[in-house]
Amino acid sequence: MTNAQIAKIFGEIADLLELKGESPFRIRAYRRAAMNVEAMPKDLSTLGEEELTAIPGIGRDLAGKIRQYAQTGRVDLYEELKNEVPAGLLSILRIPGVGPKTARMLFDKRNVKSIEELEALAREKKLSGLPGIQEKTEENILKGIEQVKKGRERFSLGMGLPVARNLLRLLQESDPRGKFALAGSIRRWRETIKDIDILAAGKRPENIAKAFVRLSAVKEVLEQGTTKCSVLTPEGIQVDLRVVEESSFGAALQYFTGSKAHNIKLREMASRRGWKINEYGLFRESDGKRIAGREEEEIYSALGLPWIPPELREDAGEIEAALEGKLPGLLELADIRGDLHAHTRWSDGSHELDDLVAAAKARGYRYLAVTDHSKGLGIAHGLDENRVREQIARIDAANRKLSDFRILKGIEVDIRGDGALDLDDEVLSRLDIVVASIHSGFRQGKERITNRLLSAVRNPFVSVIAHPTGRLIGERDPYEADLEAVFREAARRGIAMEINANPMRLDLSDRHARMAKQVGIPLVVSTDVHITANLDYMEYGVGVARRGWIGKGDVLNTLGTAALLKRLAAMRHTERPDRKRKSR
Ligand code: DGT
Ligand code: CA
Ligand code: ZN
Repeated sequence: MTNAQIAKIFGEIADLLELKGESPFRIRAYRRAAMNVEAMPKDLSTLGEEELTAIPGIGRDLAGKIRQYAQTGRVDLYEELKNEVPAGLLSILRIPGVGPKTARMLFDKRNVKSIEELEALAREKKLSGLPGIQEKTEENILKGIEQVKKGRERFSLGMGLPVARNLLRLLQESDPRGKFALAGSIRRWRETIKDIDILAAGKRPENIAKAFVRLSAVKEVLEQGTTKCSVLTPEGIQVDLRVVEESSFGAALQYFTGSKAHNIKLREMASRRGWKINEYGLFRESDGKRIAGREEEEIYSALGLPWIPPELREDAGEIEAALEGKLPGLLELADIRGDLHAHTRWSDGSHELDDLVAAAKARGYRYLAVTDHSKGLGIAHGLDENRVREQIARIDAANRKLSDFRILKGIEVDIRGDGALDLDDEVLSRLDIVVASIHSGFRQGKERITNRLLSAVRNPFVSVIAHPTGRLIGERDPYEADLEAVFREAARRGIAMEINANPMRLDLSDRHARMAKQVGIPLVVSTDVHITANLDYMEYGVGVARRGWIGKGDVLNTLGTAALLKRLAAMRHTERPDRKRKSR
């Protein structure tokens, strides 16, 4: 049993309850449980009821369901709900923009039970006129269906990386002296992966392949040879293992890490020197003499290049920069001094302030910004002005007891549909950091969304725009916004953009992060932690930053506490054209 499987069941129970129109609070309890279970590092099947109920959001009832699944492989409530609701309806919920209400209505009025049926009706334009469905909605549904189909082909890095690391660990245990490494898109920290590529070398190659297909984490063998095997994991992810000679491990690692475009450039460079490059090494064409292959660095240095970090290997200018000695120094996980986006039980987080602070301290952080939701998010129990003031007092008191750690007073203030912020300026002015973000009206036109973001950027107290495009990888497209315009305005006002490290978001994306840096905007990398285990998401955000050519100096939460507070305060002192106009 993997925690991912339990999380999936809880998530689907929430969907099914939603399709049945049950209480939002019950639904939310299952959603939160799914999120928390997924974030747990320990295998839940090994835990007893005591330990299970210690997990935030897991009471006796849910603990019982986890125990039942561990023992019998099923959860009664889940099976009952599936009997009550047609199977295809669940998949319809995966379509962006189709919520449970619409799904239910489509089923009631047109007997739609599957994505295929829905697609056919939308293509024939037979949906318009149904409650809440216009021509535009029909188009959006078709677009959404496309996206679901695309999403099925790739997995999020957040899904793939833990699976890949577990496989590496099992392989290493089965052959302690063997050499194993991840390659492909997962080594480059791409936000989604088609498959997991693993490279292996050892004294007895045939044994490596044999041991691999027998691993407990392998569900189905697709192809089995002595040098190449393909398998499926229980999560449905394909894993390709390639076994190579130790003497060509470096060349193979370079070759199978890719990207293809990066490799093609290197091959051209080699060919200009009369060399040939492949997974076995770098060879002289004339006599086949091998020039390099054991270490990856050798391949690069033979071509007159420094070693290039895998995150940059996308043929996005990295080879040219390497040739000129201008590769950027990249952000590292160890550079991060604190997290600037965190939720407690005051809104929809799972922990009390003290527990969250303890977890942040345990990671060696120097600070943590508490940024609960604002009142507009009723379902998340968002804070109104009075509760913000109350929380400020609580945090001031907590800070007085802390010596080597600082809790930053913050808020994740909702940017309303009309662009106004959800809390008044007076209360915002009392906070150390104001993180602003959009949580509704994702399908407004480009101009409206852009204007909402711009008005948030122009608010004198906003410090950071969080998850600036609102995307959920494989589930929801980024909303349409003119990010360049937002970035330009943010640069003028010294406002930071967030790289949200939650692997479902990774928002800004690598490409946008690089754009932001070029425009001169400071970045923050934050996890948006709701349960302490989410603090581990930081490495995904760092991965995105690295792919965006971001260095330590570009990221505010690499600063020490005093320097950070100074920067945040200075954002408020920068000249604000709108204020100046007023005072004239
Ligand atoms: P993915 O799997 O779509 O997320 O992305 P990758 O980059 O992992 O692609 P994959 O798994 O098809 O191949 C792994 C690496 O192997 C790829 O990054 C570069 C290398 N490779 C694969 N096919 C070719 C090829 O035809 N030419 C060259 N030069 N390299 C290749
Ligand atoms: Ca791959
Ligand atoms: Zn948040």
